[in-house]
Amino acid sequence: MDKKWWKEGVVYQVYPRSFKDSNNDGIGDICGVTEKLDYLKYLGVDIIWLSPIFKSPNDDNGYDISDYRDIMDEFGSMEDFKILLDTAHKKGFKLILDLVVNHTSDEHEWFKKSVKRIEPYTDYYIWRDVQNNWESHFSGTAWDYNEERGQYYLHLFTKKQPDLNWENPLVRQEVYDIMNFWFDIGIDGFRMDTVNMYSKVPGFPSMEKEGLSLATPYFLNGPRIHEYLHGMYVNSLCKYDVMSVGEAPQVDPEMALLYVGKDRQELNMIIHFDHMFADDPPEGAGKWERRPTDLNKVRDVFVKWQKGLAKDGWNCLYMSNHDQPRQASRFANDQYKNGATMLATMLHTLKGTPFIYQGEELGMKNAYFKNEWDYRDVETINSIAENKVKGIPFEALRENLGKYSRDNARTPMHWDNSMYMGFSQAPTWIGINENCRDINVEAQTADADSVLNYYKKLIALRKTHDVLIYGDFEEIELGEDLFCYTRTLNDKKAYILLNLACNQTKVTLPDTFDITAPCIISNCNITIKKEMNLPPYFATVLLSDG
Ligand code: TEU
Ligand code: CA
Repeated sequence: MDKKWWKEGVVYQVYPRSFKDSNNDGIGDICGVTEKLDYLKYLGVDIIWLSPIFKSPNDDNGYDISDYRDIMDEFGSMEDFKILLDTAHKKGFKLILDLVVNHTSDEHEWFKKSVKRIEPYTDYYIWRDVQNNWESHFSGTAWDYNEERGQYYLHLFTKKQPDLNWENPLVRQEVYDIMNFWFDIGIDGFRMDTVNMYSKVPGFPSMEKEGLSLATPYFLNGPRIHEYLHGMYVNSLCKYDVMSVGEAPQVDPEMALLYVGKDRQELNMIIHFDHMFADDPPEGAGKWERRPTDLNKVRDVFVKWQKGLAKDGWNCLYMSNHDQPRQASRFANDQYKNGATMLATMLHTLKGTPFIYQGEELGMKNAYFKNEWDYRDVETINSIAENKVKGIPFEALRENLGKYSRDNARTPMHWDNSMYMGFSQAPTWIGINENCRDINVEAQTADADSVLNYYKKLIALRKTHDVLIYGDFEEIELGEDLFCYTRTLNDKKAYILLNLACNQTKVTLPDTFDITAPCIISNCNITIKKEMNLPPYFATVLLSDG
């Protein structure tokens, strides 16, 4: 058993802009996070991940960085950050930051100098005389013409996010220096943005197939990606006791082992997207036309990953973050109590490190914005504009954006039921989620049966029972709408039974499921029988001591 703190801890993702506003300008900030550390202590999480806090013109809410060694004006100062880090450490937390080095902001000094061909920055970005037909994640072509330089540059995201040229060893050295700078300040690791996009296929070939919206085969898991990540390991990560988790779309478990395998000397974990694609639109459909979510598909994805990383890897377990709709809405029909707690039970009892996204622990739902002016996210705004050009009005997108826009997860955290939900005392940078004002920390702390207190209990259980962390996973296949598995460590065995449906599901349990084992948590107070009807979104964990 290869024990590691980042395997045992539970991660809590803070989106600082929407967590807590300490100076009442309507924007969350670093001092706000420091103020709320005791809440995170109450919840019981161990590792805090802050979405980007660095200097940024905020074209993509901080995922466009103009200075990696300084703090965004709205969020506070370096002094504020050091106080946060120090206080967090004193309270026993680890703190990790977001490393965004596939691209910088176009307002970064490197880019400004690259435009002017000032050495050594001339080749820090990807400049070409002719563009290819790749498209940006955030609408339109992935190339922009820079008049001053007289060339096109590549941007996989917005045109204010030029891609760095990782082929240039000087760029790689800059990245190591940034990492070491923050490790020397004392942070405990990085979540690494778009970690499998650094290496592009040489020659930048155009896409062959018309209608392909992204040139993914040319920039995901590229030819030199493992060399680059190993470089980060050798020149930075291996020198500190830190955690590294890379965001990596379109990776299957086999490929994942190349990123996280024990002997690979690359990353600890990757954030894969397989279950996020479970409701992807059929080919040819518009970006926002998702299929209804099928939790059976999600289950199968999780099982595949549990098996795939069983021996030589470690899973990262999540169902929402700042890019995804609220999980209680997307995966549990807005059934905030049973639905949210069933999903939580799954994420905290599979093998891997659970990631909680702020507000998830309350069962927060989608904001379901209705108006064009409600939106702040550049992906959504660009997409609305692009559709208009094609003759598709906002009204035609209204419903789907309401369900799937990234802004669903970005509304302020609900601390209490006051006008601005205890997040701020001033009008907030993005609207309050009016769909769940009754869902807030104050109300749920007081209610023993709340989603919040269920999360608290789950997190505590993981700490008392090693089997929930290191135990081997084995599925007990029960068919449609059921998810059943065991976790085994020495003579201890946990039995997990979940109803994935929002209505009753009939179950017949095999002898391999020990119904006499004591229940350690459940979202419904019933006794398990060999044959029974499980209530909607039922979840239970039984534990036998051998
Ligand atoms: O996301 C990268 C990514 O591939 C997706 O999450 C994508 O943004 C999403 O599916 C679009 O709906 C990362 C960050 O998490 C995201 O917030 C940034 O916008 C993006 O990189 C660029 O830095
Ligand atoms: Ca503020």
